[in-house]
Amino acid sequence: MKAAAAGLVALVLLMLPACGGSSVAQPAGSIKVTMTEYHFDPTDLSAPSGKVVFYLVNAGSVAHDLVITKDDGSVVARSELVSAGDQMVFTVESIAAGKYKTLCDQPGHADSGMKGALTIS
Ligand SMILES: [Cu+2]
Repeated sequence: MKAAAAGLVALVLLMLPACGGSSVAQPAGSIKVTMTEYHFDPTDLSAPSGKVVFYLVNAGSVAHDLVITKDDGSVVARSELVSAGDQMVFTVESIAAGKYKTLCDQPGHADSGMKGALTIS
């Protein structure tokens, strides 16, 4: 009986970090992007070509994502949705030199100003 109860407590404790509001530290060398309604800060990003790691911080009150597109609108990479108050590491394994656009593709967000530019050199 006691062992089973202890097991249950351990299971609940293990599950806690998976619940919302978990915090993730910023990885070394990553580019921090703060998301609010409806803005990326900084708006314009730059990085060397190759692997790029973004550290997305949602300081707003609704979920946001970060989508990287080419000029023609084709999607190069898309982050998962970052819940309000959460942080997420968004890794783009390989990106070529060039000029890209960034936006949040949640309905209406980009039109409200949640977009920017990404320059890869
Ligand atoms: Cu958004």
